[in-house]
Amino acid sequence: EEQRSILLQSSSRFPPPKGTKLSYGTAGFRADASILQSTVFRIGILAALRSLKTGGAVIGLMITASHNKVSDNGIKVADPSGGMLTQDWEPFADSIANAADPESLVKLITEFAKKENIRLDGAKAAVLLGRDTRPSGESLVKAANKGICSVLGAVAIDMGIVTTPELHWMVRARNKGLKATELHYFDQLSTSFRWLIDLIPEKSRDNHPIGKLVVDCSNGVGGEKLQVLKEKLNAFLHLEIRNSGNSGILNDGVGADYVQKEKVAPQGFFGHSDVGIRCASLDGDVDRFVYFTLTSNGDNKINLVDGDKILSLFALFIKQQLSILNEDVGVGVVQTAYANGASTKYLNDVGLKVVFTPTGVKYLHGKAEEYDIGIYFEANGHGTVLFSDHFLSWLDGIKNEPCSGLEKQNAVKRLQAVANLMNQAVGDALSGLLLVEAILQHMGWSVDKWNELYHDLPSRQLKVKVADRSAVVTTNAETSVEKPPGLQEAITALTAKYPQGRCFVRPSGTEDVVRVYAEAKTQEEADELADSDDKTEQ
Ligand code: NG1
Ligand code: ZN
Repeated sequence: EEQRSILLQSSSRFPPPKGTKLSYGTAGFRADASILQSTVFRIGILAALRSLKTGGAVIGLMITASHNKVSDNGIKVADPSGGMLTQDWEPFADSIANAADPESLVKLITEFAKKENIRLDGAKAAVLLGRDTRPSGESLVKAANKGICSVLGAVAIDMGIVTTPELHWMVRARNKGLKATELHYFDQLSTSFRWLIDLIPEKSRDNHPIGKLVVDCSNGVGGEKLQVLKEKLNAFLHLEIRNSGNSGILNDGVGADYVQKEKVAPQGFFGHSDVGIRCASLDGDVDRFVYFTLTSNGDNKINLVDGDKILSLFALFIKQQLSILNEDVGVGVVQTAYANGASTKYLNDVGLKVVFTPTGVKYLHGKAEEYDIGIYFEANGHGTVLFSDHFLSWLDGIKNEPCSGLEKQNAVKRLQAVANLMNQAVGDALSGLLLVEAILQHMGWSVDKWNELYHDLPSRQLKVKVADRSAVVTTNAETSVEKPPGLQEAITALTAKYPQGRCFVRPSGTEDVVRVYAEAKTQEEADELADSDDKTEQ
């Protein structure tokens, strides 16, 4: 009863927006920040319940709209493992976000708690709160805090401004009983990066790509955080930080999403001294990154090195270490239909097993967890490398075998360093960037040499506004259309006209559009295929 009246009272102060239906999409709730107060408050309650359900484990709650415009914001929940909220709670998130008044909200909560066997009796619950640099974040954190605290026994721990992957990392570390502050996070990243540098073979030490790396931080939280790593790693890595957020607008003509989708350089990268220099772009909340180089002076054309190529570099390096060990290890590479066909061919050609999942990190991550080593990336630059506990303890065991030889011992140490460096909860642009830099130094490769691993097939992406995107239903990891009838046959017939043609359509999980993707031997053909497909669909 006490619980009920607290919930009724507090939720009456957060009325929901009228006339908008919100849904927990592939990346949580996202909308214009001005309408999110009640959603964030209610998801605060959900996070506290999730903590109760998981025996008091720490749950994460991140306020961010990633690469979207600065006036937007969003909220997503991290489960005790540091991964995304379990999918079977998403319908509950949807229903409470859309409850019309305090009475119906409390009814939904009570019913759900009963169904899930959650006792609202004041047992301990804890939620870690974080936000990106959006100005709306501060008041949204307060709303989330109110939601959390209206569940008896629940406490909120505010981590302030953090990257999305930092918050996921902290949730995971806390629940494992490990040291979990931001200081520990930076220590773990910089220490494992230094191990990798120390393990570089003599022969490639002479041809290090010692040149600087220039990083576009999307005018977001990445600027401040990368500065910390820069200071820690000064002697091993020459970093130049741009678009750190001191002047420009978040995600406005900058950042990984802009660079990858538009295939142009971000603001602040036009000078002749930048041509040919190794550059990278982070997104607004630092869970994605891509590399690029400027191709010529005076315009913004680039050579893009996207998530597929980052994945290929990581997979190649890991495979090399495993071949030194000469053991049969289950490595899985996970991609989505958006992966460039040339990358999939390359990965197959080097003997790696490639599997596909639908778009969305929760699917890729879940699949990657099934292997000893699971490597996943979306073309847009979100991904990481996962190591199973079983594999890590096996590595630990063979490290101490006296007769294994220096070569093998070094390969083991490198794999252990990668496991320490790479965020095990979610894609992390900072750890990913450090792994790229370490591998390039290890190989003695320039960014151009890396980019030559394979040549991307020309591709085109279009968005189509349709009356009801849910009319399009896909199967086979989104590569073929089940509904409406006849559409897949039409796409197949069109695609067959183009050499190396590949094409699919799917409803977006984050925007009210249907996306069209086409690939072909030439850019003109890819454009034409996407375009004719777009027409068929309308
Ligand atoms: P949707 O809107 O479902 O295509 C987009 C990205 C995903 C993923 C999510 C979450 C593309 C084509 N899609 O999903 O890769 O990043 O947003 O942010 O880039
Ligand atoms: Zn992001």
